[in-house]
Amino acid sequence: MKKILAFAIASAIISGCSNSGNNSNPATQPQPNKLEITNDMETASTMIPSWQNEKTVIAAKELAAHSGKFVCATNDTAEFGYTYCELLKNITSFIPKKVTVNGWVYTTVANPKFSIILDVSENGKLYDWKTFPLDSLNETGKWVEFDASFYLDKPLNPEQSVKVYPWNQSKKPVFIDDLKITFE
Ligand SMILES: [Ca+2]
Repeated sequence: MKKILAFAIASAIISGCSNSGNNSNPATQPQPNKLEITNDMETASTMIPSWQNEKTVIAAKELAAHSGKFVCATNDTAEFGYTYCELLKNITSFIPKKVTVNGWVYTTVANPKFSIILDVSENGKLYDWKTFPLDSLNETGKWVEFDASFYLDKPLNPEQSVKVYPWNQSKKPVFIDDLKITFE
């Protein structure tokens, strides 16, 4: 049984972004040329399709979560946080020109070396990589809303995969909650 479970987990990891997509995800609200994907971290342990690195989502103890009980915790041992990863063809029926990541961040250190990353890959090879630094955060110990906008200037195709994740290089705890990713 353990072996079967291990195989299932390994398969899930290897399959990467090629799962069935999020169009059945109740959090998505399809509109023409605009798609919003939300995640409040409360059900990450159910392995929501298109989301990875669930191990960084924890029940908040030393702080109150922005919503519910769960947040994504990044720190010296978890440099990369909860990650959205999906093939473009499974996300939208259109080619997006812009991706906006809205959410709430809680830093324990002023001006953390912390950013939101968007990368695009094709057949496992990195095609485009963009960073939106949130290092101007100078208020510690409170939830602050952020908007990270990415303009996709390189031509995209539906077979490419899009990945969105937080990257904490500060070695100090920085938390994220209530993400909204908008493709348009
Ligand atoms: Ca939450």
